[in-house]
Amino acid sequence: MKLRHSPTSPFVRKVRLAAAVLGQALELEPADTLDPNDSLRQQNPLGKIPALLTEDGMVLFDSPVILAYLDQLAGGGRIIPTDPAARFAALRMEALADGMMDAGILRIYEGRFRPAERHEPKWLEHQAQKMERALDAFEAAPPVASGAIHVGDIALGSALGWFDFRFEGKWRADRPKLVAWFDDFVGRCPGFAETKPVG
Ligand SMILES: N[C@@H](CCC(=O)N[C@@H](CS)C(=O)NCC(=O)O)C(=O)O
Repeated sequence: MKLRHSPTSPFVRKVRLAAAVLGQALELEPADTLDPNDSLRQQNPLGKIPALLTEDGMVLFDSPVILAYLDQLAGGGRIIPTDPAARFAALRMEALADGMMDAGILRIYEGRFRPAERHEPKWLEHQAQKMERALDAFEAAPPVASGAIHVGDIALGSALGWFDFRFEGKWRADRPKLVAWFDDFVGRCPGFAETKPVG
């Protein structure tokens, strides 16, 4: 399986962590999301990474779909629980963590796509508040820091690692329970050190 990737994408890191947890091999193929000639746009019309090229010729995106595929490939029920209550708790956690990353990415893109004098403070604040509310929700009801690693853990670990990388770890202030959860996750998630964002 080939993964179209960049070393800084938190959504790509989700996929790499899931594969590490499941003991699956991924070949990494860099993608330039800004290059109109990159084959990524034929593979994923949205031009986004991660995109997974499977051995039987499919291209899968986005990250929750890829994680579901990897879980299925591993026999099912490995990173997506089968028990309905646990399943929807894990999927909801994944969605909240993914949403925080989406908000963070929009903040970064505002800086990347517009000159500083045209930044829209209201829009940036709107996105920042999504991140803050989601982080507060995780702090108020921290995930259980034991048991098998699931898609919710993987998404939250990727999000917090990326917030350290892009937002100077500001999420840590006044969130001791989430910091404790993250410290534990970093220590027990296969592949975490190897997938640290660089760039
Ligand atoms: N919902 C998608 C989000 C993926 C995403 O936002 N990827 C970013 C990189 S981290 C990207 O490819 N951006 C390029 C673009 O939006 O054109 C997922 O879960 O995979």
